[in-house]
Amino acid sequence: MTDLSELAAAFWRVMPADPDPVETREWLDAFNSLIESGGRERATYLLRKLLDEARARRVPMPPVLNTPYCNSIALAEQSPFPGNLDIEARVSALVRWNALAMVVRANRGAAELGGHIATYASIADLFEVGFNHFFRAGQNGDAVFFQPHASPGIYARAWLEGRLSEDQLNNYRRETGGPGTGLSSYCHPYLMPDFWQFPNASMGLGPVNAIYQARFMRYLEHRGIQQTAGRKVWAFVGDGEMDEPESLAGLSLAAREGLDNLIFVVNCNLQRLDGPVRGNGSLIQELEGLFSGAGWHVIKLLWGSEWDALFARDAEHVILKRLHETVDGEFQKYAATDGRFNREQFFNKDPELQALVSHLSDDDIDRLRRGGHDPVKIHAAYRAAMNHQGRPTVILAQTKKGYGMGHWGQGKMGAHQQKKLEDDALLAFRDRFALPISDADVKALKFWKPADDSPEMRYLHARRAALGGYLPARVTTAPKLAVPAPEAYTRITEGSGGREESTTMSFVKLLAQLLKDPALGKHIVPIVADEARTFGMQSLFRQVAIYSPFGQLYEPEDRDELLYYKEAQDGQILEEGINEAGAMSSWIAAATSYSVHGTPMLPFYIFYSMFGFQRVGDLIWQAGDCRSRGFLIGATAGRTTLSGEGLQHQDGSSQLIASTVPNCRAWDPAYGYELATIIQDGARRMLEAQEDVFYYITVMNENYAQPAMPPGARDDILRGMYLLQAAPQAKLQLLGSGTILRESIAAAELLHDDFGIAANVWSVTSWSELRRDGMACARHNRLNPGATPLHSHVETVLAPHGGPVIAASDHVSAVPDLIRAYIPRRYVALGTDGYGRSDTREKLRRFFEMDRHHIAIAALSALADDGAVGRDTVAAAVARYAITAAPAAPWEV
Ligand SMILES: Cc1ncc(C[n+]2csc(CCOP(=O)(O)OP(=O)(O)O)c2C)c(N)n1
Repeated sequence: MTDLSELAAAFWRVMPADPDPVETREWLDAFNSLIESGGRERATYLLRKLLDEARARRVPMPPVLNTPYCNSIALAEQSPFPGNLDIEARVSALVRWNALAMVVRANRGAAELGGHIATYASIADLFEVGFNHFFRAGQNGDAVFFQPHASPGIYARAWLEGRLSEDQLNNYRRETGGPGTGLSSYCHPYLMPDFWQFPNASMGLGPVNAIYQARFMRYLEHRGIQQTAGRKVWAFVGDGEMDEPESLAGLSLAAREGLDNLIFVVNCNLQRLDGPVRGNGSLIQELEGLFSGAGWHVIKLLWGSEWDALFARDAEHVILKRLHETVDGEFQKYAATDGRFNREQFFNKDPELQALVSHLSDDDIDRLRRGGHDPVKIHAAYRAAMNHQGRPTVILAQTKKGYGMGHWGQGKMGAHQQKKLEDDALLAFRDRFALPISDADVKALKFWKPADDSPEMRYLHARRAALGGYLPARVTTAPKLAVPAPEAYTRITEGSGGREESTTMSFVKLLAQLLKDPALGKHIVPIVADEARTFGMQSLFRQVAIYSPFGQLYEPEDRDELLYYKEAQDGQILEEGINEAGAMSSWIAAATSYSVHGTPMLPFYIFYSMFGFQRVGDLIWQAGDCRSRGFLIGATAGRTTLSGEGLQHQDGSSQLIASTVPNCRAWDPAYGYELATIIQDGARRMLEAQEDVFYYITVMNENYAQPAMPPGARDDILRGMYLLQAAPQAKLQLLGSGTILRESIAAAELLHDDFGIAANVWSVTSWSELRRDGMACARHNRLNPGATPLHSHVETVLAPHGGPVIAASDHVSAVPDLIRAYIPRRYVALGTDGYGRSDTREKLRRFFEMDRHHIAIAALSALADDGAVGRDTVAAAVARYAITAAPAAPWEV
């Protein structure tokens, strides 16, 4: 059985009992006199020697990554507070009140709207010190990730600043009234595009994004694209949020690359939604070990200034000892109770400790703040973080959840959900923060703003003016970039001259060409997650090099080869290693650079398609929220085209998921010229027209001769489908996408050769774009009954061509089913439903019943349903193609 006391000690909770205090004292005295005489460095040297000796003699190590449960910054090292504490406290109280009033008002109006008070209550001071002294605004300023559930406070401040109207506050969480009328629940740039910059309501995405934003700033600097030195990324993170794997995903990268432009502030209120984050342990000690181990500079901001005198008088470290015995569940209880309870339960547990606070009244004890509520301590921690060089900094700020909400919320188990305070709670809150609001106004939940020329308002505006303007604010000022014209891609659009190549290869050629473009080239950001060789991209390593802030400190093994593995400080490729979440975060940083930095960049993140929407779908959704512009390339896509890799690799669903992201345009081209057309136009839309869209394109690894682009095909390629092969007197329409288009072509040949039936073949480049167009037309017709009806592209192009329509793709059948509503005739959709598995392409396509033979049979069966051929023809085809129906369909389990 695990020794629980040892486990607790590992987190510095409990110091084991001392068997020989006298000997301990002698050692400590000796150590202290060594520090006095030889200095700290000498002491460090000796500690190292001791540790070496202990390791050699197999002495178990104490937890070396932890420091005591007190502030990292000693009082003597604390920088002075430069602001006006009194005014800042009054401004902060006003913001607190208005935030609370906004949420409670909304819920009195409609309880279903929800909202949070307790999160902001805990983080308010941490934000306010940032707003008054640190956060610099503008595209050359800082990037601040605000803890999402604290958004009410951000709105309340923006209202005081005159940037939001009272109407908007009254429309908190009411957003269907049109752009600009309501306020988003959390930080959603898509819905408040002038306000929020970084969407992080899905816990964990903010921290990983922040790290890669900081990294991308360095990338821009090192590549000579933009000077970003001195700018900071601030990420305010919930302590519960730190449990998300994404929160931890980039920690070591941040330290490894020395991102001292990055500051995390973890709001350690020790609670999450359901209860304590670590009731039986110490979250702060745990995070300290984690961040220290990853190589971060850790600042513990645990206790307010009132504790300084207590710690100073505590020669025997009894406070620390008691703190180390206290688990977080108890700290929460102390937060939820009063000074008297704290005295009895915390201080009176030890006679020395009891004596230490005997001069304090219960009220004094109640006023012993936690570090994250003391602007002076916060400022000192922020200043130290700003000045720290060589490593990222995390500030572990201890706070109380629902701070100031009294017994209605502070430290309460259900504090997170509290949003409906009654009058007595509101009046108590008013008194607690000494707000100058009458009882009647409190009860009426009146928003409160002092006169424009009041000291509070003048201070508020002056501080922001000194820091470059208001925050958060999202601007989109960025130069338009010209993209190469369609004619620039003739190497691809003229076809491969019979040589067999995959669309993945076409893509790599195209990317290599874009990288060489004199104007656009340097704005391209190729991103891979350890799959460049899989996609045949290794030539780019040499062409543009892999970004590394340290250059290349070793001679690569393949240095003698032409295309060696080259790393360089100004390298262009972001090689993220096996880290899709990191790669996607890099992509978001590049895809939003037009707004965050005023510098448009065009990222291409090429990944194993299965490890995209399925693996990091939430990050892709977030990319949509923050109006990303760029390309996601799902390579080796197709459940049967990636033949050997089996069940967890073979993607047949990403196109379907992509179709659900509103500003994502998803494409499944079959030929290089389609791909080139789509990328050319996409880049034009993103960089010239500055549309907030991003593209998802699947490319595949099957080699075949790439034909030349048929004249006049461009527009319909971009609409989603075009007639590839017209047959005289066609009785059938065969639709195919990706490599399966070639099965449709082969099926047309079978039908012609074996049954004398002519079929047209259509290449579908985007099922979801066809659907989007179909939905728009249907909506228009539904809501404008008197107007001339609109016809979708699918209907329009198919109208002159009769017969059933048979569609096939290498994705689940729901993908071609996306357009069923716009095909008012017999429509059969074939796909790759079910789990993938390994085998040859031919066998897999037969297995999933969507190969050329199955397409031909589906076509004949549809003709038979229409009465155009007899059932015997279908039976003949089944026999001829030796189809033996398996007992269960591939999608049945
Ligand atoms: C991925 C994800 N899972 C769950 C939630 C729902 N949720 C919102 S806030 C919250 C608790 C947050 O706790 P913490 O991070 O400690 O922040 P606090 O509000 O306590 O400061 C949860 C579970 C979410 N927003 N995102």
